[in-house]
Amino acid sequence: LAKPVDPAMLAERLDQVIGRDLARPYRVLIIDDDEIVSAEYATAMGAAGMEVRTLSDAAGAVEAIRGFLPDLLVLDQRMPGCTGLELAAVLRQQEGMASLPILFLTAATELGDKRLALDVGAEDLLLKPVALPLLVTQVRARIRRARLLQAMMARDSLTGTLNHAMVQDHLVTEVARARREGKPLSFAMIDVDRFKRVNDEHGHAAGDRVLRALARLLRQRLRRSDIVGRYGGEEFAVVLPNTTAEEAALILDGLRRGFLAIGFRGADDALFHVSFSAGIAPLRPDSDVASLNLAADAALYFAKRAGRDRVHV
Ligand code: GH3
Ligand code: MG
Ligand code: MG
Ligand code: MG
Repeated sequence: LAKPVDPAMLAERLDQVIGRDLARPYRVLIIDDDEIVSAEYATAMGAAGMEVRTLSDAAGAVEAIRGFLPDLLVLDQRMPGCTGLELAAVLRQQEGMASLPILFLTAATELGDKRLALDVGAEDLLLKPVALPLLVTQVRARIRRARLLQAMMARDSLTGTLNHAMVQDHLVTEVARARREGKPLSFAMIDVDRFKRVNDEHGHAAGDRVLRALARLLRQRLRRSDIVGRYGGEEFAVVLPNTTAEEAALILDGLRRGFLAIGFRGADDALFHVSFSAGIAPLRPDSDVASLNLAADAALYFAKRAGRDRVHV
């Protein structure tokens, strides 16, 4: 039988998985008409290192959430004008709020409320008055789980790099930043050469090892500010902020040589090497995220047509 897991150790392990997300303090928005109570909650959560905002009624909740971007909502059920449940139902219709964690608080003890709360996707419904340490613990645990889920969803499970959607998100942000600061930016697409043949000749497991090795190489060699993601099967994308096309070509070519130097062993124990081709698109005055993708793809296609194992701008 497995040894029982120490919950504190498990929590620490989860924190490590969430990694740099932890640097961001947990954010909580409390909506309660009883301002004395919510000030108490806010103080307790603040003492636990969380960032807290309070609202005393449902009006302005949507704007407050859009502005503050809380990890979790603490929502009072009994408020004048609009119940917490009604507000939650409205919030669930808003873009980006469908899965915002909500903890309900209520002084009433009706079982019906609990069922309704769970029906609108609430984490739980706690009875008022709630012990502050319990509330803080509940909030922390729910946010940790939500952040862990987000971190898992954002990453590709085979290689641990960002997924396609996350790379696109970062690309939008970095393009805006580059424009604001008047800095260059390059976007690169990498595609493993003849990867179908790697799988066919050396086995799918060896193919997976190749993809993991490439992802590791990209993460190790690139800067922390560079963004690496898996775009599709054997295709990766890299966002290089503050990098001209010429610099990007040098960097990618170094990676190309580094990757080619790695020796792999297949199912038959034979040693083999794999190459990749890359296409680079520099940010131009008239380019946007869509045209960057198209340009990198076109450059990649050119590199393939020109014989593979090369980088094209
Ligand atoms: P090219 O040089 O033109 O890029 O040829 P290619 O064989 O790399 O390209 P193609 O798109 O024909 O084949 C890609 C292959 O990648 C097919 C697919 O089975 C394989 N593949 C996709 N995802 C994975 C994966 O997660 N693991 C493994 N082992 N193989 C994968
Ligand atoms: Mg109330
Ligand atoms: Mg491909
Ligand atoms: Mg390929």
